[in-house]
Parts: sequence; C-alpha cells; structure tokens
Amino acid sequence: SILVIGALGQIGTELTAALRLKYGVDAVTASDRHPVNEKTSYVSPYVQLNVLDKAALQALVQEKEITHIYHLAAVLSATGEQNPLMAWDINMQGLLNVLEVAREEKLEQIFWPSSIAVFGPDAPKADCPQDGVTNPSTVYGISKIAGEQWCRYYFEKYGLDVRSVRYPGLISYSAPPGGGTTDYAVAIFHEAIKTGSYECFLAEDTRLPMLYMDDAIRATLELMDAPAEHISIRTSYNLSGLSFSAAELAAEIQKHIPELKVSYQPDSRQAIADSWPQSIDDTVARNDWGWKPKFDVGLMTEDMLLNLNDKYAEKAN
Ligand code: VAH
Repeated sequence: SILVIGALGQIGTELTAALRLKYGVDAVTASDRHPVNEKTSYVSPYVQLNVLDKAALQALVQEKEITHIYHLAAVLSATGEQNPLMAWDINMQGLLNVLEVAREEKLEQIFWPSSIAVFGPDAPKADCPQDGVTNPSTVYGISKIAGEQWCRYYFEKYGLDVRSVRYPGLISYSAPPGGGTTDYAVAIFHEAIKTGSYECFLAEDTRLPMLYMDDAIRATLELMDAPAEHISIRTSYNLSGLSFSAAELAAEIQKHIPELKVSYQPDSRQAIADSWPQSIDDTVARNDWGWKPKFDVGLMTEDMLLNLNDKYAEKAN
C-alpha cells in the first residue's frame, strides 16, 4: 500500500486525494507531523509521523505493509533561510530515513520532489536546461540538489526505484503553501476575493517558473507509472508549465476582478526569486515519459477563482 509523508502540505493534500481516487482510500495512508485533530480527519486514514523518527517510520511501513512512499515533507525556501540548519536537518535526514527504510524493507517505488530551486544565479535564466549548472543560493536548494544525488545513489547502488521531478512554484486552491518564495501567486487569489487588494512581496517584473497543481499532480502520477526503462534521469526531471511575472498574473486576475489593487513591496524573498531561472526547459521529461502541461495562465486563473469562490461561499454560509 502507499504512504504519503507530509500529507497535510500544499502538495500532500492533493496528492493524497489523487492517489486515493486512483487506488482507493484504504490503499493510501496519510501522515504528517501534526497530531490527529479535526483537520486531519479530512485525510483519514491518517497517522501522526515525524519523518525524523526512523524507527517510527520503519514500524509504520511494516505495520501497514507499505510498498510505495511519496515523501513530501520539507522546509521550503523562505522558511529555510530563517533557520538554515533546521531546514537542512529536516530536508536531508528526512529523505535519508525514507531511502534507508525503503532499502531495508525492499519497497517498490519512492517519489520525492525536488525543485527548480536547485538552480542558482549562474544557471541560464530562460529555458534553463535539464543539465543547467546547479549552484543553489538557498539551504532549501542545497538540500534538494544533495537529495537528488542521494536518490540517484540509492538507485545505482541498491536498485531502489526512486523518481523525482523539479517542481516549479505550485499554484493551488486546496491547501495553503507554507514558507515558499512563490507563495505570492497563491495569496494574490485569496486577497483578490477577500479584500480586493494585495501587497506583493516580490517586484512586479519578477518572472518565475510556475505550474498549476492539477498539472503537477498528473505529472507525478504519469512519472510514477512510466516503465522504468523509459526513465533516463535518476536525479530529478525539470518540469515546466507556466512562466509569468507578478504583474502579468495580476492583470490576468483583473480580467475577472477589475477592482483588484496590487502594490509591490519586495522583501527578503526577492533575492531568492532573483537567484532562480525565469523559465525551465523540460524537453527530457517530454521525451522520456510524455509530459505535457494543460493549464496556461488564463485557464489556471479561471479554475482558481472558480474554486476559491466556492470555498469562500461555503465559509460564508
Ligand atoms: C518555494 N514553492 O517557493 C517552493 C518552490 C520553486 C519554488 O520550491 O520554496
């Protein structure tokens, strides 16, 4: 059966739902470090698990007869810069615990997300290639590039079927992101509906690689379903979907909510954003396992507003 680690996070909530739709609710155990409460009831069967506790992870894998792990728990770029060594410990030790348990328990497949944050200021800004130079500026990026090398090591040395994609900034309406530099692209939708004004923490011309969550989840499932012999990248696949500036996103939302007012007050996250590519080349993913995004900025904006309006309408009732 399947274990999702970090099931309460921005990706985890949606990946848990998608995996349950595909394999059945009882085939997927959701876990996160939070204790069981009313929020976790939405993703039950749920187990509290701190991925830094290797023994607890191993016991859970044995008890639930886990064969696949989707390990999503991590500290993101902005939060990581506030507490570098904590971010390194959680991101690195968490992954190593998963890889070791997977090896010892002979698990069938592991998924682990990397990020375009593995690229730094000396990587190509436009259409950054799969083999672009990776000198990350953030601890988060360092933990992701190190993690990619560990994934490849466990594949080559132990034959562990670990697969990974370098997610761009992810935009979704289900669970709020936590501590990312691209979170502005989610917050702006909520503020557009709630207050009609948004103060963006990045400059208006900041252009970053982004992906709509529906596409990100589909990419993950398609990668995991691809025949092993088609997988030529055992570090992590570049993934691309959208690329837009903060101003372009604001303008797209204003087509639906003309009264939206956006101001731009760059903060410490600007330096992180400026260190990343503005767009990504994902030719290798397209060639190896047929990746193709479906959502452009227009479709994404419509889908986000539609679902958030419903969400806020429910709250109002
Ligand atoms: C972050 N959302 O902002 C994550 C992601 C490419 C950005 O890694 O840290």
